[in-house]
Amino acid sequence: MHVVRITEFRFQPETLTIAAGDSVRWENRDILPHTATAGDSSFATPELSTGTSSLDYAPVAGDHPYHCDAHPVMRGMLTVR
Ligand SMILES: [Cu+2]
Repeated sequence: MHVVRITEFRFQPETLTIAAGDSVRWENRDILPHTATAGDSSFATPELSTGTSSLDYAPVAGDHPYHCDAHPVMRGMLTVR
């Protein structure tokens, strides 16, 4: 399982490469709610309040840019091989 932490309005790590079938846990360690929402709709967490997390599985292979619905300047990249 891979973990992406959300702190200070950033996804950490901002870019992550995983294998098909891997899982990713999104953890919000920030002071406001955030989401991780793929631009191609391949995955989307629910709104994560402070201290909560969400487990998702790898979407189809490729590059999946994603953002936070509430804060579009927050951007990340999930690459699935
Ligand atoms: Cu946000």
